[in-house]
Amino acid sequence: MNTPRPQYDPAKKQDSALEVFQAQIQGQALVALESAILTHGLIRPHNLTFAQDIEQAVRHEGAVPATVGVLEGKVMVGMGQIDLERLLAVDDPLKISTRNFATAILQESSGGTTLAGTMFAAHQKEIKVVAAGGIGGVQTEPRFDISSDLQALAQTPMVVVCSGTLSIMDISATVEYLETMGVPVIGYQNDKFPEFLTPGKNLPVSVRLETVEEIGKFARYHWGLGLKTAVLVCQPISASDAVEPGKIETAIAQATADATKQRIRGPLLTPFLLKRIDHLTGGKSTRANQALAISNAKVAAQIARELAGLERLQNPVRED
Ligand code: PSU
Ligand code: MN
Repeated sequence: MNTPRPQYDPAKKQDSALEVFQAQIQGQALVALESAILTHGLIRPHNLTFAQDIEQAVRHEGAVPATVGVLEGKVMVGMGQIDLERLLAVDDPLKISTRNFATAILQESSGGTTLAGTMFAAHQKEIKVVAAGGIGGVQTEPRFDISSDLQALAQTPMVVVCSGTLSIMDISATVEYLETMGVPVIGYQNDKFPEFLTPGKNLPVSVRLETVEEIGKFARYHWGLGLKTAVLVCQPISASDAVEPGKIETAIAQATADATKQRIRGPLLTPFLLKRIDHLTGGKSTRANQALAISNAKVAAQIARELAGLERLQNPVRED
């Protein structure tokens, strides 16, 4: 870590952890946001701008954002601007999934949390909704690389809004895995499981719902039955933001071949593929990634408001 730390600017100090706590006790809507997309998906300085834009999108829809990450060994649910600046100035941040929180704490290191890591930390704080871009899936190659995002979805009762998974994955194996684990896959105003940078073609979702009101009720019923899995809400990338399918398929084939040739494996594989695809599409994939993540954050905020409203009906004392 030889990058100089950014100067502390008291004007930027904003105690996000406190804001999250207050929102929680006042029964306000909260949306958790992942940070691996910042540390491992985007490059400086776009990542900081994007972090602010996505938080702003959540606020604009009337919810409180809680970006999750680990800074110098401290697990944060709600990062202020200064925290984010520090995290994004780290040279070689960790990619933190559930298995390496303890590593980061022990070594006092910093890193961005994947969807799995974000869900784990946000669930501890009783946040019910998380927004993501693409989720991790079952990789095509090597055969046994299955993202721990899928485990987290199987075990954590939260609503996750995403745009499916990148077609670098074995998408049909990913969808099968979700079915095996009993994770409902909701198509938001859509019938197909989306493929991240393209809307998706073949695989069906388990239920199509048209409104955030229905999604809120669905989640209440699902958990009300005692089921403990996540509710995965899939929103396809908008037509205007999508990358042409032909272009993306060529880039994916090339990126996958490069990864195999360079023997890239483990946690570095997904970031490697995303970066290669960005290069091969002349930056189009990254712009598309940002656009879809922001639109997922908006829907996540609307669902969080819906759930907070349903909660208030049951606990009128918490009315603010
Ligand atoms: N898949 C995508 N886009 C992404 C990721 C995965 O289509 O941005 C990122 C997310 O942060 C996700 C993580 O949580 O990669 C999963 O990494 P892995 O496949 O190593 O579990
Ligand atoms: Mn993996």
